[in-house]
Amino acid sequence: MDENGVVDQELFPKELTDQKLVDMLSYMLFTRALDAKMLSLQRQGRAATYAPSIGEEATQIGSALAMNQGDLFVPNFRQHGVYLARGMPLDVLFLYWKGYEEGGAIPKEVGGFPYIVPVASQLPHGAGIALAQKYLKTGKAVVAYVGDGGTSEGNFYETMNFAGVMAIPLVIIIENNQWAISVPRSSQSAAQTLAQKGIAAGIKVLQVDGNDVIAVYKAVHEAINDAVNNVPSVLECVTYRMSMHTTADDPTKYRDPAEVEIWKKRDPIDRLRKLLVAKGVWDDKKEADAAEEFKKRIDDGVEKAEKFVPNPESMFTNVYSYMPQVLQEELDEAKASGFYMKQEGEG
Ligand SMILES: Cc1ncc(C[n+]2csc(CCOP(=O)(O)OP(=O)(O)O)c2C)c(N)n1
Ligand SMILES: [Mg+2]
Repeated sequence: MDENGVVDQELFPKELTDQKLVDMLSYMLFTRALDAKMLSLQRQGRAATYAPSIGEEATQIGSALAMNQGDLFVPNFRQHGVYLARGMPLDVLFLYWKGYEEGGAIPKEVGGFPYIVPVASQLPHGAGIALAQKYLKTGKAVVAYVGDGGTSEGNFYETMNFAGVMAIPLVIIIENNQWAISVPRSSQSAAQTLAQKGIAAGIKVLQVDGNDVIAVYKAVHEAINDAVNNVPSVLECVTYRMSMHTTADDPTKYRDPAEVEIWKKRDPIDRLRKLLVAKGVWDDKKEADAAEEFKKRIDDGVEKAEKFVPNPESMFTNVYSYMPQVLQEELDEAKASGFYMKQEGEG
């Protein structure tokens, strides 16, 4: 799909009905509404540091909707759209960004692992989970996300190497948003593309327009079909971080605003909206109704999360599926000291 929302009919995946395209646009709009709310909550002191995904919605929604039921995903800290498209309860997502342990308890049916902040550390986890799928013969794939900056980490190369050697059902998605905080893509690697890094590992590679949700969907769909036949791949989705790295960052200190203007014209949401309006299946009224529904769902999630009463013991109990002796001792010590059991206002 080009920047005017015109699709190449020969390449267009036939299974993408108008309804599925409307779902794609809806999730992209939902994700952007979530980002706007999170930025506002953070500025009000009601959420912790947050990494918005504005501009990257096509990469996230296209890939999430290409997954089959039961496929698993391993995010970094920016794949909010993937969580939404996989049915993440909003209150749980908010709990994470408010700094609560319980925000990492992803319901099983979402099929996702918790947000991961140490750059690229999620990739070896993804490889291990993919190996488990192969071993257990579940027939499911694992989709693991990493940023352009993350592709410079050893974990990235080690994961690709492992994937190739072990022939595991893994799809690595590089969400190349052109920036790793203040480091531009041009300083990140001398490689012409980030996808080509996978060639040496002997896995399949592909570079995709990450602002074309249909292209991303198609590429990930095919990659998953390969993955479940034990052909792993790495897919570079070329997109753009239209906003700040996180709420602790000010991109005007290091980024030419003219660059942002160029990418605004490639906004992935505008592109799909143009297609759907031209098809006669989307209009201003539908968009206004959708915005109202998202606002309600988001506000309900915030309200529920803000009513949450934390149990400080979760710092200890949420770490392992069982309680190791060393943690039990620390928990006992904390309990004996009594300080952490006090709730706000109890003095
Ligand atoms: C191992 C590690 N090193 C450094 C950091 C600090 N840090 C957080 S995000 C980030 C940049 C990541 O860039 P990229 O992989 O392109 O992902 P993006 O933030 O653009 O989505 C860095 C250096 C970290 N979280 N973990
Ligand atoms: Mg980046």
